[in-house]
Amino acid sequence: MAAASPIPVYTALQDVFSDADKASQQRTRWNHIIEAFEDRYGRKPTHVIRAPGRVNLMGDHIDYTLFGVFPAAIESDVLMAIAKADTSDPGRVTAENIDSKYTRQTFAPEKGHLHEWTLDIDKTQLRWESYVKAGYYGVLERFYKNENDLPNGIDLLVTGSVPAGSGLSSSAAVVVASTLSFLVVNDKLDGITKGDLVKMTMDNERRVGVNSGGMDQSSSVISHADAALYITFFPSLDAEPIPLPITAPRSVFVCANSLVVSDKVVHARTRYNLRFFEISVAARVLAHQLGVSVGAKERVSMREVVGRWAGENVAEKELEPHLLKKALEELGGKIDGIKLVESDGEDGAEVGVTLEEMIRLSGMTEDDFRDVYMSNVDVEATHFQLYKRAKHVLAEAWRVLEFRDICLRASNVGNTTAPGDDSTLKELGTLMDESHKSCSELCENSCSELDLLVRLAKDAGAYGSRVTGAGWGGCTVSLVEEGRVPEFIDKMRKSYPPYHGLHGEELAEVIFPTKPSSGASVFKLT
Ligand code: NG1
Ligand code: MG
Repeated sequence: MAAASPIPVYTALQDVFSDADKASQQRTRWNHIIEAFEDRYGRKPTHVIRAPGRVNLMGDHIDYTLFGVFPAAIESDVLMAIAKADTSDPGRVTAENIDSKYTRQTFAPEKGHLHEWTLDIDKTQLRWESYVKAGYYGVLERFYKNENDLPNGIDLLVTGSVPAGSGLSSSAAVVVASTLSFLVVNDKLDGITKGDLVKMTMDNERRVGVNSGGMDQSSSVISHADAALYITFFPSLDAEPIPLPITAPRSVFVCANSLVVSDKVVHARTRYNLRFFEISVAARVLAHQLGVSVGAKERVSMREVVGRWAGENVAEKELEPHLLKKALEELGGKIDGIKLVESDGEDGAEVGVTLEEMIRLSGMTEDDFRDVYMSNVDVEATHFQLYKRAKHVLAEAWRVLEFRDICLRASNVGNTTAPGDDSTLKELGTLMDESHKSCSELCENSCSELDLLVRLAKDAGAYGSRVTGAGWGGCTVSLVEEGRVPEFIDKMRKSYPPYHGLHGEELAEVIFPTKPSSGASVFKLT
């Protein structure tokens, strides 16, 4: 039960990375943030908080409908050097960033007449301090509800190596690091489990205006070095480290940034939140068409619909992964015959359903529908694609279980493959390719640059390649044989036009191999 363990607090850098070599590679960067903090604030920080980004290997746009996902934390991370502020102003935050394009911010929370806190997060634009503020909210609401309880002020300095807007979850890394920072500076870390922190950070990130699932926060908090994480959200949060296959040839995951910045907050109404809405409604319509029972005002997830359809008794036990996989397979085959589409366009192409049609297909009254599905999310569209999204979700959820099975099988002791046998990598690669196709055609969260990167990665020898994370820009992840990484990167540099002319550090920032890293931790300076 990885989610039940406490947040690790370390006093030696090599424990942070559970590896002396990795620690020594990181030492300069850590010393730099400690010294820079001292220069700016005139004293040493008391702690450095680390929270990693993540790469999702399989399972996109399914976490918020409670299906399991298969990401891994990456080595790129956010560091926050912190100390209690010397201020009489309760809860005052001074936030600086080593990267000068993110300017210095100071703010303090205000307590309303009902003792509720306000921090004034700007939801109309992407601002770096919004994520720091988001992290603060959860701590204020959990620990500072009473009139006379006031939090300490904090000075913090941030540095990050996760590229922003790249689908590698820099936002969750900042929210996890800032939530931890506020807990630490107020002595509230005792008794907080990794699962508690995930829940707090999920609520926190939603304050920025995105109806996100819990994949990013879970990976940033719970990950183990050298393993991917199979994260489930139903019936409650759980995470199982799954070793990636150590076969000959060894393989690594290479992240490649399309350099199209995916601004999830600004486009939330037509992209991310719209998918969240379509998939929520698709689950409801599917339940109605299948005769699966759902409470009148229940916001049922696709995971629950599949479970109930397969005869899952939630009170007793959730479906075993192999039974869930079987149910997904059956339902995936059946979905073409289910009415999720009202009308086809002239050329036979699906045009989607209007709001009115959707309400009718759901079997709900208009008032209930609006109340359950439209009161908590703001979206913009005239037609909604329930069929395509449902088809994506069911197949993608199945692929997660299949990916997990292949990894488990390959890492079984005694199940070593012959040198040069790359059949496992081929199987994983095929699933990645299928996932990208589904993201591109059914979930429609890709873009031409990502599709091009995926094609080029395949041409350059990747076993498989796919968009990772929310999409509409950001990164792809490709499975590449370790010994071939330099050649792979060189081919990509030559073939992807935005990479032309990039070398050394600049190139390493946009395309880089990564291995699973450990989750968030607190480093206490002694
Ligand atoms: P990114 O790639 O960080 O924008 C988002 C969501 C995830 C998940 C993926 C798509 C947040 C914080 N994260 O990730 O929960 O839904 O998209 O699989 O919004
Ligand atoms: Mg994000």
